[in-house]
Amino acid sequence: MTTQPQHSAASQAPMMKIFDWYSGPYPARVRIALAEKGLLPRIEFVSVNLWKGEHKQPEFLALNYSGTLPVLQLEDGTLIAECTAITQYLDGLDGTPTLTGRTPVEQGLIHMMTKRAEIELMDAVSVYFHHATPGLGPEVELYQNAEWGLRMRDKAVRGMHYFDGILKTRPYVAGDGFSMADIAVLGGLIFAALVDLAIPAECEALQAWLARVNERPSVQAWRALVASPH
Ligand code: GTS
Repeated sequence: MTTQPQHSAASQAPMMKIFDWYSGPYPARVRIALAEKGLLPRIEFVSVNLWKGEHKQPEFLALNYSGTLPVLQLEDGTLIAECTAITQYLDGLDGTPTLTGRTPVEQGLIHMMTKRAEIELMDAVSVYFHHATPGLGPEVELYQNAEWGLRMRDKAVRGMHYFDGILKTRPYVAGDGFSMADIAVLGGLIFAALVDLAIPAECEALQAWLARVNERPSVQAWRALVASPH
């Protein structure tokens, strides 16, 4: 694991660490949430090299039993894994939860649609990547089931159609405002693009939403970082 202090501390507020891989689609969700919340200056990124399988080594598994990125570590050592949980924590820090909902109904809808984005799209793309493509390579992918991977690819495409239908009825995935659910769908599409799984041409509402979301400074900053990491 390599420490990369990409951002200097802009304030006296406590620093946090994020263990991730700069171009990974799941890490992208947290990096975009951090940018939305203006929290990047408070983060020290620690690079965990997925392609070398560092996330499956005991040192990292001690931080996250699931062996996945990203993981947030607070100054007191508290560890929070899972993009949704990390985003919820970060969103609440300033007392103005813009990404995870201000009212119980907003919170419920955003949670539901985020979970759906994972189940129907992003996690399905991930299974396709790990099982029906070379994935992270033979050293890391110790078990593959191509048939299952291909089923999950088809599920992901169905998921794109589902979100297209949703976005025909409202501007954002969980309602009128940009939220964690939009970031989750975006993560799924970022992953899909990496494995050459195109958005079907007929999914015009999803395409239009993606074009709009891509204009957000948080998303542009992430895309610029990936295009030119150093
Ligand atoms: N449910 C987890 C979350 O929401 O954080 C999934 C995290 C996840 O799968 N992360 C990927 C991972 O660690 C990172 S990336 O592929 O997006 O870069 N994958 C490695 C593996 O072996 O599953």
